[in-house]
Amino acid sequence: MTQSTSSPHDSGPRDPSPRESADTASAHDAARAAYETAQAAEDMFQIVAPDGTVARPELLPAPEIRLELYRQMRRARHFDERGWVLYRQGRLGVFPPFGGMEASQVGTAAALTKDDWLFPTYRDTGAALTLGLPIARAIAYWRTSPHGWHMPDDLKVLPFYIPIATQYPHAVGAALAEKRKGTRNVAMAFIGDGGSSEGDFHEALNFAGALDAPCVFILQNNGWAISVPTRAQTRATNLSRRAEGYGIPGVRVDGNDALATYHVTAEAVERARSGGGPTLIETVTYRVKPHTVADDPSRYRTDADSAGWDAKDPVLRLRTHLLQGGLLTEDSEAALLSGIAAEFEAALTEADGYPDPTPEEILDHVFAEPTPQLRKQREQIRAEAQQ
Ligand SMILES: Cc1ncc(C[n+]2csc(CCOP(=O)(O)OP(=O)(O)O)c2C)c(N)n1
Ligand SMILES: [Mg+2]
Repeated sequence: MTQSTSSPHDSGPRDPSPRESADTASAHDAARAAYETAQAAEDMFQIVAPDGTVARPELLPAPEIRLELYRQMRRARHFDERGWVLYRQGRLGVFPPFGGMEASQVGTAAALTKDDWLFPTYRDTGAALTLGLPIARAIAYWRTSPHGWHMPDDLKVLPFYIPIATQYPHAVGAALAEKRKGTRNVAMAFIGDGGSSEGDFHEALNFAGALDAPCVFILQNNGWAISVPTRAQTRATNLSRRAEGYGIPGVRVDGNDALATYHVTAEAVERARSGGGPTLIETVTYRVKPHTVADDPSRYRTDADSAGWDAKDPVLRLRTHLLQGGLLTEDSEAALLSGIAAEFEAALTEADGYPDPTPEEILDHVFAEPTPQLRKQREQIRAEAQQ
């Protein structure tokens, strides 16, 4: 592991909360500044800079791909914004927002086809929608309805994982099954910076590397694991280098540059398809929103912690690029946005029409064929519900 000589931990306590006192507030700021300096010294792949300047013109994807990435990011953002409103209206049970992380989710998932597997966490509604999860199903999931965890038959998107890191070994299993069957299909799994401190993360990377599993591991470093900043999670300032420990390629990419995330992921997917084994991709991004709709980040972070990230907004960055190149106009964008809004409202109506689940349905869709134990438990729940 490479460690900067100025460690982010030299300047004070590991995780001082800025609210405790003036002393801890300044220690908090100092720790952040040291960590940011160390992070900035690490390489990060980028195609489009925040102001729309193209750093690597030779790597721009085809125009139709750029437009499709923009469309998918807008769909994702629309879901994110409507998710907040629906929660406040009591029409979602819970919702972990991902606004500001669209390039990290859409650019990566867009490199897959429907024959591939996607293992998303609760944060990754945007990735799942990109691969084709119907919006109505995603709404149902955040209503905690079984309709939301029964995936369409033509889609290998797993239900959003809530237990941290468990999806990583599962993805390796799916990838190895595809390899054994002789297909070219790959498994992509998402994880957060916090999740990358879990044992499952490391076991999965090692296992996948040792067995050449066709896996693409996306590590979304959004700066926070609930209230814990990445610098308090680990001394590492470049999480993609964890790949070195397992002998697999690691890539650190600007997670707010959709063209960059797409480019590096497409390369990793092709490597996995052609027998080259797994890749770890760290997307450097930021959780500009609270952890979930029930969280209050002002209790553990200040405006200074999040400073600068609005200017790096991934949707606006691609928009600037497309407008500059004439691929998008104000008119074509207006038509796109109204189509997306109409699509969402139709899906909401569909989700509203799903019948209320019965208590025993909580056990449905767990296995293709329910086990004898599940059948028995289902009967018990039904009998209790009727009492
Ligand atoms: C095994 C496990 N431990 C703890 C939790 C509680 N928990 C929920 S979210 C979270 C933080 C995860 O942070 P990160 O991996 O960075 O993902 P992010 O929320 O930033 O997307 C924790 C600890 C959990 N869901 N599962
Ligand atoms: Mg995180």
